[in-house]
Order: sequence, then structure tokens, then C-alpha cells
Amino acid sequence: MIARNFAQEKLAESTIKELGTLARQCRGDILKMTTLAASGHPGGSMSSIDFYLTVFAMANVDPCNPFAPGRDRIVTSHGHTSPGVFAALGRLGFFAIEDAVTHFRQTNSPFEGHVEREVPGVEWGTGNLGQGLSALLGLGLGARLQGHNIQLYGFMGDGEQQKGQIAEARRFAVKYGMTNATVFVDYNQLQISGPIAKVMPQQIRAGWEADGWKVLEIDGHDYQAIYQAIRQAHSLPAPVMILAHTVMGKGVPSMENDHKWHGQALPIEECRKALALLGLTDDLDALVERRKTHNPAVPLLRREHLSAVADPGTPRTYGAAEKNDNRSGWGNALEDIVAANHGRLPIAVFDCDLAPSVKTTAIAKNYPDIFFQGGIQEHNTAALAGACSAEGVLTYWADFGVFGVAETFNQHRLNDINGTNYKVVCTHVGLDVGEDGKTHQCIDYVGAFQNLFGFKVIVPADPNQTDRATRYISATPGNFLLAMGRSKMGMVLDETGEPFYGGSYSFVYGKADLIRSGGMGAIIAMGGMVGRAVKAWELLKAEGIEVMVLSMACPSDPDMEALARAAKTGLIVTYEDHHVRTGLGSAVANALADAGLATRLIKLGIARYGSSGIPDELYRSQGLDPENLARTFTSALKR
Ligand SMILES: Cc1ncc(C[n+]2csc(CCOP(=O)(O)OP(=O)(O)O)c2C)c(N)n1
Repeated sequence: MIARNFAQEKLAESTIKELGTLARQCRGDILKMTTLAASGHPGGSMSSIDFYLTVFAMANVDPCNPFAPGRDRIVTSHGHTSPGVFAALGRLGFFAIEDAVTHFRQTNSPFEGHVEREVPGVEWGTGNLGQGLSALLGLGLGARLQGHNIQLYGFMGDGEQQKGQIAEARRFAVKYGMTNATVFVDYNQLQISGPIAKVMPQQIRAGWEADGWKVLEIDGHDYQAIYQAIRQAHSLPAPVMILAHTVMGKGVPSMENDHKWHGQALPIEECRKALALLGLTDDLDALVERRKTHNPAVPLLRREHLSAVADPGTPRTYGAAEKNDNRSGWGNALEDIVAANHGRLPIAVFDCDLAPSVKTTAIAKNYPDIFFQGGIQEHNTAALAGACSAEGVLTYWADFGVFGVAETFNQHRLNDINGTNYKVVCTHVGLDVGEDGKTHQCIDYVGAFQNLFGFKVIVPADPNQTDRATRYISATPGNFLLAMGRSKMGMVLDETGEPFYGGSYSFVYGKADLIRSGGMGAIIAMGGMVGRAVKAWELLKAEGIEVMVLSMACPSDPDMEALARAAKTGLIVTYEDHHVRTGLGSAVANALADAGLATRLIKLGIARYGSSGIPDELYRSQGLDPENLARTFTSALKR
């Protein structure tokens, strides 16, 4: 029995022996599971396995209670070494090892080709190299915000070190004093295409040291050295990287130091020979049979989904005569929510050097304990924020649309896969960005986030609706993208001249709002275009043409009842400050077709990259001014 701590000065000989025996069995498991699946990554699994076993065996994680809040967090960033991770965890009692060996990479099995959070002992699903350290730090930060004094262990590949996000994460760890982080780099000096020095020369050790980490170098197959390095890392007042010199394919001479085995399984006869060499029983025939007959959807301990739900505070109403921007609507509501929940609920607000523009400076000033300045390091910040939210922290990340959507799409995707619960707030979307020009005009946010199954997109019409939507996402579990433009605007008013989204209005996800009635056609708009649609409505009314105006703030889940009413008019014009092919118009078109609702549909949206200019002029240049919207109706109705 291996003691689950690092208290002893030296690793006992009996423990070293036990680890050696386990490692031999794990190497056999790695070979068997990859051979059975006829794919997978044995090479790196076999080079990492000795430090995997040491950490998984001795860190503060209970195989019988693997989700205890005060546990150490362990993240494998080079997720392709899942055979190694599954072998170590299975052999240490986190689940039945034969299930992992039998069902590796099989449909409906949790033992996927890359590590997967469904598996007890795996904290984060990875595979997109370069993101694991950010996730580890996010989990660590989330645990810290809840008062847990724990250790963080990360595992990474050496080829993986080529990814820039790792440097972003290193700096964050140093800035925020995450001295409890210990990261192993599997220095087998090989990657898919050959030696790491040939594929892309880099100074791995110097890079980590330059960012303020301490680096220890060890033989990554020597348990005593691994153990001593961990003990030293715990005592150092800095985060520590352990550069573990290893051998790819270690344990089977024909595989050693050959990059071919990075991602290739042994043929079955070769596997038999390797098992004999390792002194292990060849049960491959029985395993082949079990893979055919046993249910791959093996039951595992379930992880509880953690999410923080805020007291949404009291809504603010901006008056009929006021002009304001949605950004301030969001920023003011955030201040209220933080004031109502600070000290009661763990909260984190992340920024990437844009706080004044994305309206989080008040949080930075008044609540420095929950404000995290991530610098111009969006990839790290997005991944880290997602992981932090998965710890049950109410997490916001506010950024410009171009950086919060397109720049970091893959980080959001991996977060979503990991069941996160964070609020991405993107300001400066659309041509509404104006003078900053096309590089800064994010026109693809609805389309991009439609691809993420766990995200809901909200595009509020004015500061009042932004206020209510901010409170809604704060009090509702799940991932949200709240998207808004830059400009100040008047409030959307009802026909009596009162703020439509003021007073007792509360946001209901998926509900469209009837801003104006009319039976000759329907304008369906989102965001800042709703106010412009009302202007078009007035122009049309003056000509005796009465159309309805619907505000659809949830473009990825169109309100079908409202759509049916709009379709009844026989003419729908969608109107958006978004790429015309992937935004509200296409969502409406899909929904109409799905429901079999026949109507004429005209889509007004952005058809080419914008230039610099005043938003109203940019809209006019693409036919998105209220006058052209009105003309669209008059000419369509004439026909
Ligand atoms: C972002 C990203 N790019 C490319 C890949 C494809 N890929 C998977 S493993 C790998 C090589 C990794 O090399 P290393 O970190 O040295 O791992 P080892 O070969 O030691 O297992 C690559 C390029 C990926 N998974 N993620």
C-alpha cells in the first residue's frame, strides 16, 4: 500500500518496488488497449507512466471519493497519452482497469482517445495541445477562491511546448502567486514528425525560467528522483516545472526512442512478444472477445456539475430620455451583482487589458480580490476562466468581440466539452465598432457560437434589456455569450413612450418581444438594430404600411410562436449587424423551414467586411440604414 502523501523524506524501497510492479502492468495495459483499438498513443504513454503513477498514487486524491472539494487537482495536458492516464488510474483503483483496457476508443465508452472528464481522476478533457496548464491554473484558482489549500499537478509533452498559450499560462501563474503548481514535462525529445529539436528548435528550460518558474531536471523513470523533485517543488516559493528526461516507448526495446510509436499501436503478434518481454500474461484473445461482447458504456462514479447561482439584485431602468450604451448596462448590472454576492459566493471577473472599454474597471478598483487581469493573453484567459467556472465559481470574462469570439473559439469549445459554466461578455461587436475598422468588427459571433452545444447567445436590444439579461445569466447555470455593440443609443420605447425593457420586464431566454404591431410584414431584428427597426416602422407607418417589429435577442433559439405570427404576414425581413450568412437571418430561415412555415424572407445583414467610419454611415454603405429597411418593404410589397 503506497502512502498518499509526500511526508517521508525518502521513498521507501518497498514503495519503489511497488511502483515498479504497477508500472510494468501499466505498460502492458497501454500496449493491450492500443492494440485492441488498433490505434492510440503508446509511445508518450510509456514515457510518462512513471511520473503518472507516482503522482496519481501519492497526491491527495481519493480513488473512492475522487471529486472531494479539497483534493489536489491533476491535469494531463498532452491528452493523447490517455492510455497511460487510464492505465495508472485503473491500476490505482479509480475504476476497473479491465474496462479501460477492453473498451479504449470504442463507441459509447468513456475511455476515449484523449483524456475525458467523465473518467474519475481526470480533471479536464484535453487533446488540443497547449491548453492544459491554463485549465489546471483555472481549477486551482477556483479552489483557492473557495479557501482550499491544495496542490496542482500538471503533465505536458515536450513537443507540446511549442504552443504559445503555455507561456501565457506561466506568466499568469507567477503573477498570481500560484506556487502550488508543479508541472512535469515529458522530455522524451520526440514528437509525431521526429526529434523535437528538428521539428521546431526551442529552449524549453530557459523559457520556463524566463517567466519566473523554477526548473528541476530529473530522470523521469527514477521513482526516487520523481518523489524528491515533488517534495522540493512543494517547498520552493515559486511554481515548478520538472523536466523529466524520459524514453519514448520505455520498457519495450523495439519501441524505445522511435517516434513511429508516438501514435501507432503494435500489431497483435508484436504485442504478444512485448507482453512476454514485460513478463505479463498474454490475455489478448480473451480481451478481443470481451471487447465484442461486453457493454462499452461502463458505469463510473459521477461528477456533480458545479455552478454558482447569483442573487441577481434589483434591476436598473434607464429612462425614456436617456442615451446610454449596452456596455454600461452590463457594467452597472455587474457591479450590482458583485455587490449583492461578494463574500457570499465565489466570483471571478477576468479581463484582457480592456477593462475601461468593457466596463469592468469598477470591479477592478472595488473588488481586487476577484478581478484577474490576464493581459493580452486571451487564449490562456479563456481556458482558465472556463476551468475556474467548473469549480463552482461565478465566472465572467469580458472582452471585445473579435478577441472573445474568433481569437479564442477553440478554447471556448474545449471549455464547453468540459461542462463549464461561465459567462463570456463581448462588447464591440458588429459594424457598430465603427472607426476601428474591419479587424475589430466582430460579425460572426452568432454563427461561431451556434456550433457550441452548451452555449446560449444573447444579443440585447438596449441598456435596459442588457441589464436584465446580465442578471439572468448570473442567476442561471450554463455557458452564455452576451454580445453587444459599442455605441450609445436611445432606449427602445413602447408605443406610449415608456422604456419597453424597463419597469417589471424580466428577461426570458428564447422569448422574442413584439415591439410594434402590424400585419403587412414583419421585421425581425436583434441588438442595436432593434431601435433602427422602430425608425423604419415609423417611416413605413407614415406611408400607410403597418409591419410588426420583433426583437429576437436569442438568435440561436428563435421563438417559434413569434415566428409563426411573423410568417402569417407573408413577408419577413431579418435585420442584423452580423454576417448575413451565419446570423439571425439564417437562424430564422432554418427555423421557418424546420417548422414548415411558408413565407417570403429577405435577409438584411453584413455582406462584406466593413471599413472605418461612423456606424450609421457604415450601415448605410451596406444597405442597413432604417431608410433602406423601409424601402425593402415598400418595393417587396409593390411586387
Ligand atoms: C493544438 C494541437 N495541434 C496539433 C495536435 C496533433 N498532435 C497530437 S500529439 C502531437 C505531438 C505531440 O508531441 P509531444 O508533446 O512531444 O508528445 P509525445 O510525442 O511525447 O507523446 C501533435 C502535433 C494537437 N493534438 N493539438
